[in-house]
Amino acid sequence: MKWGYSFRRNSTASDIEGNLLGQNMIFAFTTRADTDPPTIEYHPSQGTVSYDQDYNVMAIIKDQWGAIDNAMLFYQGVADTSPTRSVLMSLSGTDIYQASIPAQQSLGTIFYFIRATDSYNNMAWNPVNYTNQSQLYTVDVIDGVRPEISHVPVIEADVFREIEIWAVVADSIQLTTVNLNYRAIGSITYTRIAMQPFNNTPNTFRHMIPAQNTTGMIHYNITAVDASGNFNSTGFLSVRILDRTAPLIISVIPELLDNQTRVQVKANITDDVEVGSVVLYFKTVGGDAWVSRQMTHVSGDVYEFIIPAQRRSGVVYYYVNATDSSGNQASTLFEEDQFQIEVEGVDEGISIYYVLGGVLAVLMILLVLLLIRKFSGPAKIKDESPGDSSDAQPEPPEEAEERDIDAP
Ligand SMILES: [Ca+2]
Ligand SMILES: [Ca+2]
Ligand SMILES: [Ca+2]
Repeated sequence: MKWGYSFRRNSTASDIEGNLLGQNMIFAFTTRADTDPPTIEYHPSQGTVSYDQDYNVMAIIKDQWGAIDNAMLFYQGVADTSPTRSVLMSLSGTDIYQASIPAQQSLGTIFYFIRATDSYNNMAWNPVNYTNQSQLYTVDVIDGVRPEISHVPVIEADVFREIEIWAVVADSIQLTTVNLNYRAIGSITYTRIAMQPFNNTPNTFRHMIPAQNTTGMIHYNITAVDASGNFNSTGFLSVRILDRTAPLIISVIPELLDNQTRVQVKANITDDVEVGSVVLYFKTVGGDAWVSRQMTHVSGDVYEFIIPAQRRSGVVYYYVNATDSSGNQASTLFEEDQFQIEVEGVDEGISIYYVLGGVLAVLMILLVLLLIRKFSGPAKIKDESPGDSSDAQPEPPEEAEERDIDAP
């Protein structure tokens, strides 16, 4: 809508003699009263914008007598040499015009100004001195984006092995530092290590956490900082350090004891971390079931168990299992079949002794009888004559009888 002032007037004109020159002459003209440009009220809302963000400009633009025809935002992007780019500002509320300068994707400075035009082509600029670049509005385009970290967490690792930690870290502007922070088993503090690009790759980083010599948990995280100080970090992660290696059964040596009736089995066993238990399995002579018995830790790497005496002679079968403190198991059965050893049964041994003992007893009895026969008389006298006790007194009559018997 255009504003103005129109005048229409019917007039009569005549010359000085009164001759009518014209009748009902119509004079019409319009006075263009709107000669005032719009007003632009603008206050920058932010001094910086990240390279990945649009920069929004919002102004209050009014026109006193007429209407705003258009409002333009002129700008010079970080890669431009003059503020020749323009964006039409849109009305977003009463007298409120706004437009966005698109994300610049690189760092630098944006210069800009606003121009408003009313219906009568009156123009206004803000800043007024818009041709002087030093007076333009500016906004610094900065790196407001933190580095990105891609990392596949390490969940488990072997004891005594280095732990490889990998990460892909990138920043669109400039990455400065990538750190690995870890807390070893038994440590109360974190160790910080600058991760190095792997094989000269720009974004792939690697670092080895030193081997741990016991099982437990390692905690770690990865942090990254860009040239603008933007920080990013993974959460705190945990690696379970595991003993996944079974014990080593170095030797199993049997030794027959007690006339080959018992078997002492000695096993030499080691583990990279800790031997948990050592069990001897054996089958009694003629038996079918495996009997398991804990072997005793004797000293160093030596474990021992004595297979008790068997009633019958025959073969005792046996093997050894060893389990470490993490449950990994080794068995001599994995290496070879069961061991075997012959033993003497104790029942048979005893019966031989009984026979021998019986024979000996019979011989003794015979010997005693013979002795009695040969030396009975004098033996008794000898026994009694030195007797000093008074109890010996009643015996003489017996001697007499014996003499009487022997005499004939
Ligand atoms: Ca105006
Ligand atoms: Ca960044
Ligand atoms: Ca082990």
